[in-house]
Amino acid sequence: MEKTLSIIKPDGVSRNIIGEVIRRLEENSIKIIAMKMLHLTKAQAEGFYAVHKERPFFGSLTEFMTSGPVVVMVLEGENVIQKYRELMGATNYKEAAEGTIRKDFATDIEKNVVHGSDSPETAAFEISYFFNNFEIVG
Ligand code: IDP
Ligand code: MG
Repeated sequence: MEKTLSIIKPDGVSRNIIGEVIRRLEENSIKIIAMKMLHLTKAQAEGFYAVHKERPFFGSLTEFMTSGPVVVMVLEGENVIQKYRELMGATNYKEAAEGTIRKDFATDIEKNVVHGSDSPETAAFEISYFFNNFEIVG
């Protein structure tokens, strides 16, 4: 079974979309095997997004990610990395497919409500960034 890391970003939490994101996971038979709420520090956000540190939006992105609490989850299922990316929609909500989370709720290319790992290697790094083995059920 594959695992992936999901984050409901500060815009999703502050706009009360936590339940809607979780509803879509459950509706699509994606299992949540770990979950917690965190308010990231700048250093924690920078470490998580280290792969983007040379990008022009890095400062703004890490500011945004520390602007309020986030919900981090580990999801499990067959092909769940790709399946959850499909539920999220494209990074730029203007290019996201109809019915995706970002199409329905994102307000900005940066404030796009959710994060999902993009490969098995990234998922392993991102899951271990937030959770230890005792915090993951199943
Ligand atoms: P992803 O979240 O769809 O995997 P990435 O390219 O990994 O997209 O970018 C990480 C996050 O950085 C995005 O979700 C978005 O919040 C932000 N971001 C990506 N590209 C831009 C941009 O061009 N301007 C501002 N923010 C961006
Ligand atoms: Mg990414």
